[in-house]
Amino acid sequence: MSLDFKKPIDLFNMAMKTDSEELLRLIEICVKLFEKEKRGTGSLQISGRLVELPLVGEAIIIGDIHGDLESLKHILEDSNFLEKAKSGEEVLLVFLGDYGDRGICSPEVYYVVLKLKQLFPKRVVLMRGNHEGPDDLLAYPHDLPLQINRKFGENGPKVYLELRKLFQHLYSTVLIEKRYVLCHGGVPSQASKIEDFAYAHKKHPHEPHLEEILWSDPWEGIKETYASPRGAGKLFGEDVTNRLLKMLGVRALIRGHEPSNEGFKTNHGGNVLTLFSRRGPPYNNEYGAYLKLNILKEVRITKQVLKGIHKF
Ligand SMILES: [Mn+2]
Repeated sequence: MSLDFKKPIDLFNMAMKTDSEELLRLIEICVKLFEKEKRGTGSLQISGRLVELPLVGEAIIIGDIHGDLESLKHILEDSNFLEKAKSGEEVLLVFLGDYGDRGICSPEVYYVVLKLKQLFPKRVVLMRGNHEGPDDLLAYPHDLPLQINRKFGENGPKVYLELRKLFQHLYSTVLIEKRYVLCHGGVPSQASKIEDFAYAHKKHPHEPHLEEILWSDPWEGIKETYASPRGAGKLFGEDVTNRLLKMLGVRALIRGHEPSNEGFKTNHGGNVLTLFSRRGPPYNNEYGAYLKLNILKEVRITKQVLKGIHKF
């Protein structure tokens, strides 16, 4: 496939100029890609909504973007992902979800991440955040439909509807064997097997796993779980983290979901790393951050992972 852009900036100019027909086509292409990669693509192994990464190369991990096109542009330029992917380097780009709402460029952010998936389907993993949640569990405020209508006028509702269908295909968990598990919000506190992560979408809402994966937050000073002030998901304590990490055979949870002034933070003795990859209102955090991981490297102390943090 020929690449119809030269530099990251081209991708962003395309996003600004896109019309509803082009975005609808892109959504359709990506839905087909997701359907086609059901059992895996390239070096990615897929079961249900779980992706297992190969133990090779580099993973660039991006937390919440929430409609902030500038931060996304910075990350793509700073990480050099496009150049690396085009030259065939072993590099993966993993988004932890929450692409839209809050910031003013939600449709454009969706355009860019879907375009990245179209261009590098074997190298881009798009996860599901609570802002891409199931129909009975929408985040609020949800500005996305308003922003879509502003950009596309009378074709807006159709674009929104198709995006909502696409959300169902996004991945809820990424596993890097013996190393890390990635979820948007948290680990499901009552999960007892890996299938509880992989097929959480099929059991929703009868089992709480998907809700907790998308909505939960780590909390200090509690052992098990506590009701979340968000009204969905749970606050989970260190015992839950340790139990689930042990069950999965990994050392740390990498997640997004929570704004942080530094762009990242750790909880539970360093075993939970939060990334927040956007700046500006309404959170006004001073820094955003993303993570570069050497996938092959095993971690003994999770603090080592922090060396891969890139603040901006
Ligand atoms: Mn979130």
